Amino acid sequence: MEQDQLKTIVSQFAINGTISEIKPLGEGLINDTYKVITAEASEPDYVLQRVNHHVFPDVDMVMRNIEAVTNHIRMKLTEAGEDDIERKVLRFIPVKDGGKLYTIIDGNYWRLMVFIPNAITKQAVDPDSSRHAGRAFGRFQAMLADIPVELGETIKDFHNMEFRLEQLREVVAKDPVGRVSEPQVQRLLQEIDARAYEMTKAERMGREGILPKRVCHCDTKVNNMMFNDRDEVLCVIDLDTVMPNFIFSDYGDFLRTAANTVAEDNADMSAVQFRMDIFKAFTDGYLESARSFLLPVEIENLPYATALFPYMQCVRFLWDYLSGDKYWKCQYPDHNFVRANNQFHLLKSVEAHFPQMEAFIRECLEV
Ligand code: GN1
Ligand code: MG
Repeated sequence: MEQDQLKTIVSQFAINGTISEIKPLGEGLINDTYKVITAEASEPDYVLQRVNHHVFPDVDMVMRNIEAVTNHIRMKLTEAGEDDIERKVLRFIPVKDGGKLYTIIDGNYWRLMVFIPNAITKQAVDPDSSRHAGRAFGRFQAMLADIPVELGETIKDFHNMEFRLEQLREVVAKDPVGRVSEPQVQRLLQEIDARAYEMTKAERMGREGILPKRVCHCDTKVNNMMFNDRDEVLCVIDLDTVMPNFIFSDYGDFLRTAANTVAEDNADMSAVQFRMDIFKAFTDGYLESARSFLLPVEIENLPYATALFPYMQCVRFLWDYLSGDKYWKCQYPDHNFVRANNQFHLLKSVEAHFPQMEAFIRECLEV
């Protein structure tokens, strides 16, 4: 987009300072992001984002959730006497008239937040930063455990395994692009089927009333955290998917992305392995900050959560492959199948580590 257009958008928000330059930021696939640089050293820079309203149909709900969450975290950090709070929680800037945290221009939704200086994001982590990440996501959930408002579900049934399987069954029945009969697809469908009952147990426990939903981040990938130069997590970003869910979402999705020895679309299946060093460090950090509020049923099922997310992502990638690649961008024709197969291999490696994971969690609880 042109500088002038972007400047006109930013000028709708109540910012301090004068804009000197606006340039693209990051490589997110869902939202478009820009850095807004101000001329004065004394004023902050900003991050301008166009929210993808195809993925998030109710942007007003997304922004109300984010407002409630960031206000609540800011209050908790203040109560705890933390320093440097402006770098530990995102601050969104209201529009000049009326105070909403977003504006609609030509059918597009825009928002603006303060840029956090001297912070980095990472694409991969080592055990040390995983431990920090575990603490940070555990703390994120702990701080939000008593949020007084009920948050909306910004993507309906986002991490509902029964729903994801239903979506897959529907596309298998319709077979819109004729890929269902491929032998590789058939093999994967059988593996998915064989695990379907076990993998939907969270939904059953939820219905039985023994498993609560709590405020979760729901996209706890490594690159959704900002680290300082001591490898400590400053804050959690990308809050669009914050919504009520089983805690398994945040725990399991982090390990899905961080404990895979290779990227989720690596085509060499023999290289896909689950890293126990990352599992141990993350789990240790997570339990340190979350065990005070977790129920026994939540802790007992952490190994299940570790398997659930590769399984769910396998189902989602296969669904998109069979639908004709509409959700995830593909660089080659069976890219989505490779992703689905990669996640299945990760799942198998997770399954092989169940006894070790259970033993490690018991050890953590003994100390
Ligand atoms: C999407 O856009 P990104 O990479 O943050 C997806 C996640 C998947 C992930 C798989 C809203 O996240 O749920 O785990 O791709 N987000 C949405 O790469 O669907
Ligand atoms: Mg993201």
